[in-house]
Amino acid sequence: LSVCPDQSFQIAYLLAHLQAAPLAANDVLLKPYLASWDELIKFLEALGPIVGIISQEIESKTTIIRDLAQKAEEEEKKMIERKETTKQLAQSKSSNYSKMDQTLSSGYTSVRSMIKMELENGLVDFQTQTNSGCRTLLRLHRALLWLQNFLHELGKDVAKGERLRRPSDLCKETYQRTLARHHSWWARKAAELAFLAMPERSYFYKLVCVKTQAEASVVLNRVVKAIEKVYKRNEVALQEHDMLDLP
Ligand code: 1Q0
Repeated sequence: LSVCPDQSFQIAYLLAHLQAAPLAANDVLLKPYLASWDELIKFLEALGPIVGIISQEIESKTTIIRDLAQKAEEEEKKMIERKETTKQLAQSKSSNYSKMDQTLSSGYTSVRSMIKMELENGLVDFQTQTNSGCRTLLRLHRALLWLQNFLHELGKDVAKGERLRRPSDLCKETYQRTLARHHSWWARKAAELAFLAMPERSYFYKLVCVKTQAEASVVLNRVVKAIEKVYKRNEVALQEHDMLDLP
């Protein structure tokens, strides 16, 4: 029996990443946040080529933020190296360069540090579209609200005798009341195609290793809670900086 735990979607990983994301009282770490999206991409990849456009879209967004983070880190390293040479020079000249000793910290560690750093460096454009980390995060953030709504609906149990609704219908409905308003006509068409690929409940039960809706509810609601915590923190952080409508 060959098991490839890193290649297929696992709800436990998704949950672990989400739970690792909250930082201090009101912040969110970017690494686990993006890792949650990586895990969701795995879920989508198992559904076949129809939803390929969606996984590509998520990947392009996570890549933008990761690339920015990497560049910032490289810049930082260069700065430190420069600082060290300056310090050595200074020491040899025995003059005082202590002002340059302020510790540098990477801007892309958390959502709030990213917002702060990008604002301070004039990287956030409030008028025209750019690939700032903030506007990119906002796209993922809006999509996360859809996911939270969808999983919440999927996790609802019904009274005996009542019929459970199909995941693809729940997907469509929750999309229309959340993410659709931010999407162009083309994106909405792509979404409609994706709904068709949404598997039946039995698929989700297998995925989370349960047999009944009641058991599925327990697992799904745990994920919904974890998403909620992260979502709320990001919502507040973006809102505090007037970033909920970034173009
Ligand atoms: C079967 C899955 C159905 C998912 C249905 C909803 C998603 C609709 C996506 C629409 C297509 C995206 C095309 C491009 C959109 C962009 O225009 C838009 C804005 O970006 P920009 O740069 O043009 O301003 N981009 C986005 O909104 C980014 C995010 C879109 C994708 C969101 C989909 C999230 C999917 C999550 C996976 C479902 C996992 C279920 C897990 C179950 C666990 C038990």
